[in-house]
Amino acid sequence: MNAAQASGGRLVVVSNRVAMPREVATGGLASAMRAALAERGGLWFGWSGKVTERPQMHRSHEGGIDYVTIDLDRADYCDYYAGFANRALWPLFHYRPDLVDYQRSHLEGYLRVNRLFAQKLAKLLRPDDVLWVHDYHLIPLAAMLRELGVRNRIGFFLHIPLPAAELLIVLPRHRELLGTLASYDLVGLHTVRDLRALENYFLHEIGGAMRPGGRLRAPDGRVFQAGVFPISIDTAAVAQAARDSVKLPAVQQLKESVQDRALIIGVDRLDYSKGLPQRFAAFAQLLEETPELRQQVIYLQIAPPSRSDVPEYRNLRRELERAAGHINGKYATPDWVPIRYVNQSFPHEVLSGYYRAARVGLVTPLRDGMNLVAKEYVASQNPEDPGVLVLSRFAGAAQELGDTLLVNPADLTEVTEALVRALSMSLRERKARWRAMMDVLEKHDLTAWRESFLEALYATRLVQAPSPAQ
Ligand code: GDG
Repeated sequence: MNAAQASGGRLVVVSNRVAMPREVATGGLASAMRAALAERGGLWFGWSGKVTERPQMHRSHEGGIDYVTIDLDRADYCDYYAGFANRALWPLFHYRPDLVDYQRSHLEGYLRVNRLFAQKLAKLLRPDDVLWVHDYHLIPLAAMLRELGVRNRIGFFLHIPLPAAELLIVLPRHRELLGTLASYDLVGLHTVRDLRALENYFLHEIGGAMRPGGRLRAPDGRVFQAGVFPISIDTAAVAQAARDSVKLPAVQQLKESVQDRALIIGVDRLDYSKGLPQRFAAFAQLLEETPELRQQVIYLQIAPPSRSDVPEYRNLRRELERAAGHINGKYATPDWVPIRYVNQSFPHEVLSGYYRAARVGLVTPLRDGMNLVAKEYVASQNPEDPGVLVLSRFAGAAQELGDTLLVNPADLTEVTEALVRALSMSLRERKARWRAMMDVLEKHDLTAWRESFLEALYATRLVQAPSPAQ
């Protein structure tokens, strides 16, 4: 039994979107949270995903988990989600200040929705509940809960990078927003680089101080713990799914269509942080400079569209359609098309089969908090004949998967060279690199991530006072 279970209280997970029981869980996070909540009973609170004129609250109970979701009205959705969260925080935190579209009304909507979440949630809390809040949509939530008298332990995990202070200060009213992190008991980040950025920002912009044991003290005396918790995948389950995928028709069809050519795979939400235009350009350079590889390689890029109501995402989609069309037009032959560009999502089992069929996993985000695709690609490989991961240095995963080929995605020649090297790497070297990475992933899987965060949250302090919020 871990510390969290021993405490007896419920776990309350709060995230922008709630993965409802019958919803196909996209990404590892949803299944990790479901497992944690089911283990000890708990509540998952967040937005229903519905935008309506008359927002309502929905409650259900399934598999030992209470689900409470609220709808948003159109203005809240536009200001909070499509506006401040995805047009200010997302680009800025991914080192794209040029794409930040800050509007005061968006920030106000963001604060309004966080306050709405806090008011609804406070009424549902019990004194011994432990709260785990997720991601950049909900940064000020703890401060707002505290204002309502909530004294429970509250942890926060940021799934995206925390950029250097020089970038954070670009955001108007940044102190007001980021200073609220001190209302959490624990703030978790993916990498040491993110943690250093937080410490630096708190010291120099908020006027805080470092305390022993990785704690930070805000000017008002509030002390919180900050730590590094690299998220991971359910390694054993992904590996099993990949082994079982051999019999799936979709996987067999892909293999038959590829024949004995080498498959390069990329799987990314259609997002400018993922470096897709640069990746397409690097692949074009590979074909241009290495004519002997033409006909021999196929690059499959799976890119399900996301956030299509944000203009930058629509522009990116058009740009990639043009680039793929251009490259295929230039290099394709009647019996071979170099890029298969697919704006569609696939079931997880099929994806792991695709990963296993690919000789190279090409994961080259310009910035990424972690990047689970890199980990899934490694876990899906056949131990007897593993493929090679080409990974951006700017993905959090690069901190743990140092045994792969690391590249700077902006350096097209470096990416091209890494592809040539990956395609010609000996079985012996592929096996050695894969084994080293798989050892990391077997030790640090999704359960280890979740448990280490909850252990650290429990270790922050003992809360005896009841929550007066009810
Ligand atoms: C954020 C951070 C951080 C993708 N296509 C399909 C599909 N996926 C799944 C992948 C993977 C997940 O979505 C994507 O996770 P990533 O980590 O790669 O990227 P983000 O969506 O940007 O996630 C990131 C993560 O949060 C967790 O903290 O690592 O840095 O940006 O699991 O497999 N899943 C299915 N079909 C698809 O077509 N079923």
